[in-house]
Amino acid sequence: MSSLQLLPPSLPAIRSNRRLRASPSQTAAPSAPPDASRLEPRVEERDGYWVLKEEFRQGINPQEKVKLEKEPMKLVLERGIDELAAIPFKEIESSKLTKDDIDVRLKWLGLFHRRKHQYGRFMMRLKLPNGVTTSEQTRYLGIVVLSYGEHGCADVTTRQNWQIRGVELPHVPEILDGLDRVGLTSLQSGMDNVRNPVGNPLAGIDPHEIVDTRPYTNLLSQFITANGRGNTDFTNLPRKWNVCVVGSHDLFEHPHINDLAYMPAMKNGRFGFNLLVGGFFSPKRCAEAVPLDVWVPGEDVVPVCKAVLEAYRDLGTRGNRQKTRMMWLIDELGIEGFRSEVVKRMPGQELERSSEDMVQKQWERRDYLGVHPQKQAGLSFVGIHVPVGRVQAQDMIELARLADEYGSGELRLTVEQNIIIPNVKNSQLEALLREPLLKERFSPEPAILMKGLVACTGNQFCGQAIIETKARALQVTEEVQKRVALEHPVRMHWTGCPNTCGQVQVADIGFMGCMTRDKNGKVCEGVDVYLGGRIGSDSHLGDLFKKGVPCNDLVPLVVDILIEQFGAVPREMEEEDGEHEGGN
Ligand code: SRM
Ligand code: SF4
Repeated sequence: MSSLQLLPPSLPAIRSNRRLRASPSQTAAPSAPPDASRLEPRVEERDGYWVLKEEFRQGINPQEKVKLEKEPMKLVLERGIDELAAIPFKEIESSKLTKDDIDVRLKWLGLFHRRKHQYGRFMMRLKLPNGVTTSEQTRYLGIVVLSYGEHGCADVTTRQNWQIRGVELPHVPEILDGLDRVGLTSLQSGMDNVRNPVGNPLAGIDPHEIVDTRPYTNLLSQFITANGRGNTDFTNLPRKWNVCVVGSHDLFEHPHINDLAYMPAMKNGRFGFNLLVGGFFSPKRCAEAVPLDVWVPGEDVVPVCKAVLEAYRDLGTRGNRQKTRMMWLIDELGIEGFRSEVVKRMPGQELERSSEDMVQKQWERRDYLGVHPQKQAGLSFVGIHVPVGRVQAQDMIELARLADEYGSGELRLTVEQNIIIPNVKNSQLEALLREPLLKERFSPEPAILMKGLVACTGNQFCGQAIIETKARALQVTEEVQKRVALEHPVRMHWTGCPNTCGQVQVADIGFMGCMTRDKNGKVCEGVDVYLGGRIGSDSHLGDLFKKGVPCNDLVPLVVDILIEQFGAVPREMEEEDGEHEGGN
């Protein structure tokens, strides 16, 4: 296994994973207009909470039943968490209601019981709009993680967010107060809630940015969580829901895989956004977002988000959980039908799409790792590589110190699970680059294949995982690197199961965990290999290339793929002709 600390174009495609390959010109569905009764809202407001109406309760999924049995937001808004945290764990387990509290309802508070792999401990997921965090917040989280000793660690997630681990229930009320003091919230970050709003990690510092996404992602987060107090209007969605605001030509924000993406566009001299809707991944279906044919001025980012969310909340079905993401509703209503439901919820607005898209289509995606000049004279940002997103308590405390000492006390998290230190005075760059954390662990200049390496949590902590991901991703990449040299980074993503939190379908090479058999017929951990995922304006979801490859047989296959598809050169050849960059 890796030495890194993990505790404290044209190979044949076999089968596309996509049932629906939606292109911008294609709308989502065959669209016979829905009958009027289908458009009757399925939820109603009762005592401040949104509840599924009696007539729509037939055939609902188990998660909907848990929500009906007891409103999850009561744990938040009526400080039910204080009572729960005071009950001994054994007692909690003895009642279905409190067991569902810890396994399901606490996810509304961002707390995920790691029943299978870390029994009695929780992962806590924050909300970190645009991936921006302060040194004070990072230090606080680091101190919490530190208090859990060998059980604690943290991750940078694929939604540019922090997750911390090891948390024990009795400490939760105190941690929540601590989060509040440093301006953080973990509210509404799991289950049927809106996830962390993603934005350009270089917002406000990038000389080439289209728009600073931070004000928009902040507004969205404030609206969705009512400034961290909890917004019950959107805590009973049919399923999870992802949003991003695009501010870069690089499309660092992955608009094509969000349920709602704001694409910068001018209209009649006004700045605003065209909307894409319905992008998502799930085990049974993955779909790219499609245009909604709606443009809103910048100041209507929140009202239109509200309208889209209300349409989804009111009309989305709540049966088979594999068919409840927003794209399924768009399919059912047809894109026009869905659009008219959104428009209905924004009365009096002219919403026609703008043709003045501001994203440059021919843009070559930049590398943000390393040192780069900011738009502010004399300042630079330094992108550092966090191997597979894993961070220890001491790393967090040290990162906070570096942000204070060399920057402006701020850190940026990225969807590739890396970190950016912005606002470093050019005169201080050398000293920062000499810091042991950057020299020894989080390099600004990692090996070329490490640059694009992403891995989800995997079976170290995640109960849904089929395989171990993070350590294996590092190990395979290190092995492959010994055998080939490359001139350009290749983005390799690992995900422990078909939920695809590690987004294998956007990777150049994706590895999705499965069980398979080795050459002796013995059951072993394996992966389905995906190829050809593209990000940027010519986005394309990767296709399944090879099924059920035993993890132990992966290195030679990856080496072959890199040579045949990505111009890699075997190390021996490279040494002979001396043409390629060697020491990466
Ligand atoms: Fe995810 C469920 C981790 C991004 C699709 N995801 C889970 C759970 C909560 C399962 C569980 O209870 O253990 C995982 C927690 C494991 C743990 O202990 O960390 C988990 N997902 C993650 C993270 C941490 C992966 C990472 O290593 O970075 C990411 C957290 C993002 C965040 O800050 O909020 C994460 N998950 C994603 C993404 C990527 C994205 O949003 O761009 C996806 C695919 C995109 C999408 O959702 O459309 C994703 N996660 C899922 C799904 C499948 C959803 C579906 O519609 O079927 C599940 C399972 C579910 O919701 O039933 C899931
Ligand atoms: Fe867990 Fe599967 Fe998501 Fe990985 S992809 S974090 S294994 S649910």
